[in-house]
Amino acid sequence: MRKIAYLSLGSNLGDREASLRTAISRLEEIGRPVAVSSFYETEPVDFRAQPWFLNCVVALETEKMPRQLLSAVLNLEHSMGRQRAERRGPRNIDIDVLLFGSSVIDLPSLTVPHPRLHERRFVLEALAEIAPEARHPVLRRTIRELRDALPPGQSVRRWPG
Ligand code: PH2
Ligand code: MG
Ligand code: MG
Repeated sequence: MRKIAYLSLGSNLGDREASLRTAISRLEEIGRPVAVSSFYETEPVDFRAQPWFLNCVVALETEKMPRQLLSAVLNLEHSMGRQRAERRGPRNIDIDVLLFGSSVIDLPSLTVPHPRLHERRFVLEALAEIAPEARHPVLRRTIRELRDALPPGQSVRRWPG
């Protein structure tokens, strides 16, 4: 069965824009990218002592099951030579599953919706651009509502700025 998965792409090492563009085109090996947000230059959250990210969100129509999708995106990261020096540190490409249709998944390897989606402006601004009416299946709020409810902070600028 075909589902729409929303993926967050991020890069803060090397040529960030080229890495996002490569990842977006290689996602065609996994499914059909049906919408791509603008790129945003974003302040790092959580582990803040690292370079700013370039982020975007892709809507991917896929026939894969959630775990197959996860392993396909991890393989894609790997084949792009994913590098990072430390666990939460800079990386040339990061691809996270944000939403998978309206599924709620709680596996050791995969939690969907992404557990920090609702508190991250770099995710919600990009996601609201392509799917403002998508509904968070646990919080029962639309993406637009979640974005509008964020506290001020976490700088996110359209790229090129
Ligand atoms: N990814 C993280 C942690 N912090 N901050 C921004 N702005 N963008 C990211 O993609 C990001 C982050 C963990 O993967
Ligand atoms: Mg991540
Ligand atoms: Mg990741």
